[in-house]
Amino acid sequence: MKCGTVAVIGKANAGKSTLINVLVGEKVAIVSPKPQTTRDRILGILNREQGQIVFADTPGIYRKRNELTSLMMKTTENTGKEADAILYVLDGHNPLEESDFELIGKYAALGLPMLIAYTKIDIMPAEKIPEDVKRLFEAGISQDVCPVSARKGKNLKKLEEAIFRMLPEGEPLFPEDIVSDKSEKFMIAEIMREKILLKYEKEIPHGAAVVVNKFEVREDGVAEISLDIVCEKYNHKAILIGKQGRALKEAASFARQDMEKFLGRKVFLTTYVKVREDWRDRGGLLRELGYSGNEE
Ligand SMILES: Nc1nc2c(ncn2[C@@H]2O[C@H](COP(=O)(O)OP(=O)(O)OP(=O)(O)O)[C@@H](O)[C@H]2O)c(=O)[nH]1
Ligand SMILES: [Mg+2]
Repeated sequence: MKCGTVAVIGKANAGKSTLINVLVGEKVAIVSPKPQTTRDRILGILNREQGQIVFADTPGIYRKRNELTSLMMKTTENTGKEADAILYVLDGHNPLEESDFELIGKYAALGLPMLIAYTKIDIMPAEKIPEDVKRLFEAGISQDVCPVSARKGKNLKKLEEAIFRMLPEGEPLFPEDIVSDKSEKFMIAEIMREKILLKYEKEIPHGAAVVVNKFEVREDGVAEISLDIVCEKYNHKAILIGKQGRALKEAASFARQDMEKFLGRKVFLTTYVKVREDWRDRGGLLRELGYSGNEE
């Protein structure tokens, strides 16, 4: 069988998590239109007769501005080095930039089998594909480029087959009934974070972390969930809560609906907003909130 780990790497907002979710067939990673949505390495596991692909989603490459983003970039670097193969995700609807060539070159230099998923072809002119492929080739990039649309489900089978061809022979790394390495508790926190990313602007979502303090299934089958939304400043707390608590109520209500879908049961959700000043720059707090740069 063909089995192995594939580090999914690319710039922030390229569409990595969306692509993994559709390939795996379940939502293992949250998605938003804002860069730096993914903060951890998240495994998404795909089983087929021919083998098993273990996708490792990574934080998108973006400028480092604090300890959190530095840790995130470390996670991405470490995941790349430890994988059997690299799937580099390139947002096809953006103009190709010098930094794209540099990053592809950097990951190609690891010497692992590598493939470029050229994504979002549903929202770009068709003629841009051959132009970009030519430019990549002329820049000395020899990896295959696979044009796909995660949103419209285009060319995904071809991409999957090309990924299997990169993997070594071996035994599955995970049992067949597992789709992710993350716990339900982690996903619950991430669902809340996704709704915060969708609802609020600027530094609010980037400065928010979510900690699940209670997750219990009652005798009547309802899941009781209590969580803290940690933010950096008192004025952020006020914005998160909103006038008469309306903003938070709305975000929490969307989160609860998704949690119910995810858990397959009714959810009773309580949310608190707490301030931990500048947590993104405080190593101890970062670890407490679950960010470790993927050091095992
Ligand atoms: N039109 C279109 N939009 C897409 C496609 N794939 C992803 N997107 C959108 O692109 C945005 C970013 O998607 P994500 O999957 O969160 O991107 P990411 O690379 O994981 O981002 P980070 O975690 O921040 O690094 C979201 O608004 C997605 O809906 C696609 O194939 N077509
Ligand atoms: Mg992501």
